[in-house]
Amino acid sequence: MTPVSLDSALVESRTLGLRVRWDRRIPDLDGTDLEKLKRALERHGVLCLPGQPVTPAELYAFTGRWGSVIELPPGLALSNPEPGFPSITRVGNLRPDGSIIPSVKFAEYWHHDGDFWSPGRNYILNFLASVQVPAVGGNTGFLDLRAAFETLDPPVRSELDGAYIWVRASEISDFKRATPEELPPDAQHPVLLPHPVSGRVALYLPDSSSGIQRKDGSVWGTVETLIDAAVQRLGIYEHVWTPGDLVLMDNLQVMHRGMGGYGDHPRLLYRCQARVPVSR
Ligand SMILES: O=C(O)CCC(=O)C(=O)O
Ligand SMILES: [Fe+2]
Repeated sequence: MTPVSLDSALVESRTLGLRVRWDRRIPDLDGTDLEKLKRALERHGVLCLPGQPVTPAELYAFTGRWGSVIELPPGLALSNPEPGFPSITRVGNLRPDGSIIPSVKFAEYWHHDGDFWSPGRNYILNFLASVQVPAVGGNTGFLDLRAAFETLDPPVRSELDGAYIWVRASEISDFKRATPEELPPDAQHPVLLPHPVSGRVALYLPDSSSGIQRKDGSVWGTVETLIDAAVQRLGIYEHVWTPGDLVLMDNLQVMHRGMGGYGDHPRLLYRCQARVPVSR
């Protein structure tokens, strides 16, 4: 996909993973262009700024311009942080000393980051900076949840009106080492979620042991049913990384997953996350 200018991104019909050309470096983005970039992300759900190699310090500073940078307590944090930057995760299999963590299969299932926080605290943006691209595999998949909502059969849409999903951090396998004080309280999420900024509804489909519950508490079914059907109907956007790609994503508009397949080929993305405050 040929990169477009930031102004075109604001009017381009919605495409996941639009590439936005920015001739200067991200640390030089001024306030006006930052506002445009925010509107473009709101419109597209996932954006890629190619040709933006960033240091961990630059990624941290850029993320902080979108909201408060997330730093998870040790029991919730993933195991490969960037030295000196507890809020930056090294996604992939490369340790800071250059050695490979064997057989990594991190996040190879559809998910929203931050779904274990309650509504109002789960407006999380991810910033992924590609450092090392494996010789094979290692793409990231995205599923458009606004389109997933908009293309639902009307009867299913009415069944899901008022439906909700409980996410219990204590049941998340990655958080097994967490102390009770570190675990956030159980979170109840509406399945039909109006976006805090645009108001447009998307599906919100976090994994839960109790599945999707209707308004009256009865079980509607599993999130996989809706995810699989949306993947069938819409297809997915698969980002093929180039070193220097900076990908921005809105966890309330898209789900994402690692597509895997890189075996022990070196792969490294820096990931930083911002929580955007929601006025309610
Ligand atoms: O490995 C990937 O491509 C996705 C990783 C992921 O889920 C994340 O960085 O939040
Ligand atoms: Fe993720």
